[in-house]
Amino acid sequence: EIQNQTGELTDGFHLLMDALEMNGITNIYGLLGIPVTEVGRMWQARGNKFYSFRNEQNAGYAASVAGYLTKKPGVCLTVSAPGFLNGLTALANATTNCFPMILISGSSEREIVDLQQGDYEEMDQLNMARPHCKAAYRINRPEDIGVAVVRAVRAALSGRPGGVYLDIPARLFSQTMSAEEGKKSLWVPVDPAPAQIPAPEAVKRAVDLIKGAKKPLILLGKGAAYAQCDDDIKALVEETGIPFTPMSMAKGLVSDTHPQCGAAARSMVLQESDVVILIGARLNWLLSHGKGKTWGSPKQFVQIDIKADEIDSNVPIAAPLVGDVQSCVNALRAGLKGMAKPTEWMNAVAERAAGSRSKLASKLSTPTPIMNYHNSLGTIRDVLKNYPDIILVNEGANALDNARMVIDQYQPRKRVDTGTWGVMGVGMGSAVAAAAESGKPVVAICGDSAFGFSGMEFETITRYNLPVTVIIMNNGGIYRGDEANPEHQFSCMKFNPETRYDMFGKSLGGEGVRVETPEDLAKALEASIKSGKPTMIDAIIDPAAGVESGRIGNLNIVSTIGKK
Ligand code: OXK
Ligand code: ADP
Ligand code: MG
Repeated sequence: EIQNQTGELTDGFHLLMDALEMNGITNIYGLLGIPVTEVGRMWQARGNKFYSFRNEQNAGYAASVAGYLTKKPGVCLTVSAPGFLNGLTALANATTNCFPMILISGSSEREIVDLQQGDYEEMDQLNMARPHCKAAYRINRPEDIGVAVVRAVRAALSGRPGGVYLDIPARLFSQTMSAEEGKKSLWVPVDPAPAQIPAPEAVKRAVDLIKGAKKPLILLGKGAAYAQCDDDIKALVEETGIPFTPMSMAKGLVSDTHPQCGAAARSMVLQESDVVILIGARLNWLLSHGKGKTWGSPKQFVQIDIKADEIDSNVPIAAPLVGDVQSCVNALRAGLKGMAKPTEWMNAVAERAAGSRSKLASKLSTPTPIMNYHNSLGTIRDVLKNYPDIILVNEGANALDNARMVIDQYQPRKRVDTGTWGVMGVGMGSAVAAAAESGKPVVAICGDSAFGFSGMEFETITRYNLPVTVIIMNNGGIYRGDEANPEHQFSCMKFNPETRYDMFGKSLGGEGVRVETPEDLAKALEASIKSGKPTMIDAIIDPAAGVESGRIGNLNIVSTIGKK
């Protein structure tokens, strides 16, 4: 102890923070309590940022979005058992979405856990975490903290990015070792996300297929957005003249207003194309597994992905390009140089897209007695046009589908949504991370149901005075707010119609505005963005405006024999 005061010893707390700092981590998202409280205090005392949440799940979502936006692992810190489990939901979501994230949780000592002797918040966390992330490690000795953090960073970032769990039994935090030895135990990994170059014969196969196509299509996914090689992707699109369409979080990677954008002709391009070039997008449920009527005529796929066993996961892939997006895209560009542009096809796509856009435009400006999704989102779109670098967070069912369709994105990585799982509750965590990591204003458009999953984090937003505007699309229920009540009960699909999200926002120290017309909505949004103050806009939407599960109602199973 005497040595400690003279600075010759270090301990688990300090080594962990030294290792994180050395690896470029400046923000931790978390929720403090036994046994990690001191980490938060000391992290702040060192001049770093600790974003302290009200529920670990939201802190975890924030960390994962920080990872997606920055290409560095986002770090989440939680207490043991229940706190860990809340964080684990977000870690699993991060892994599912291919976002790099590290969940660090305090835990109990092995001798008690392993004999199941009933410790405070006892749980075998490491084994719980393992199936839900890319890697899970426990640190048992202070001299191993350095290697554990390096392995966590490398596992999160390399290949297909994902979640990593670090288990730290309470006692480790205060265990000491020589400061000099401790310092030597830390390092930074060299090239943690190495380029993966596609094989020349794989490139040739893809190039030949694309050159022979009559109606090629480029399909951009959030893996392409994550890769941060925006100019290379735009160049591939423009040099080849091939129409592109983005998955939701890839919107803006090449602007939605680009003349080659086929987003507004989605059904047509999926159905009529003959060769589809998937770039960082999986043929999962969001793409109808690459088959069925969504895809119309037979296709041949080129698939760019860093994970070799993603290829052929659903349908045969004619030309796999396994490697990192940037290397693969540039290899394609070299091979496709001077190729004949599919002008006729491109024009047909552009014509369809223009038709859809003008059809939609008239709906967006049609007034209704109570606001609906179209005219409310139309007005939001018009305001956001002037702020192309705002990050838009979007969750809900109808609030999600309609906003994705109506609101154009102009720049890469400016849209964060419910992702691969279509999960509700990501809104506030995502908004905190988006504001914290970008330093720019953030607008979150949330269904009233979706918002409920993480609503208390609006207090987190006001506490850190983040420039976040939350717009609640308030139709009073899940899908819609006008479902009839069964006898003696309030409908399981509705919320209390007296709910005042504007007053809720005010009560937590933010601004709060209730709006009932597109004009007032536009005014409130503009004022909020300009002020930079945390603002809650309670936008009253027609309770009859929603449809069951939005555009994915086909996934909602109903009884074939009727209600009994
Ligand atoms: C697109 N479109 C447009 C525009 N953009 N028209 C005019 N102008 C513009 N700018 C057209 C497009 O061509 C399509 O019409 C239609 O709008 C819808 O487009 P899009 O891109 O949204 O496509 P689609 O088919 O609805 O969606 C594909 C999808 C998407 C599966 C990738 O639905 C998606 O990301 N879904 C996520 C759903 C989710 O996670 N929900 C949360 C669960 S809710 P056509 O005529 O060309 O087709 C929940 O929890 O339970 O219900 C629950
Ligand atoms: P979306 O939901 O937008 O379709 P997905 O999350 O389904 O996107 O797909 C993203 C894909 O991108 C994953 O299969 C992942 O392996 C891949 N990926 C992520 N980063 C890279 C990268 N740097 N290079 C190549 N592929 C990547
Ligand atoms: Mg609703």
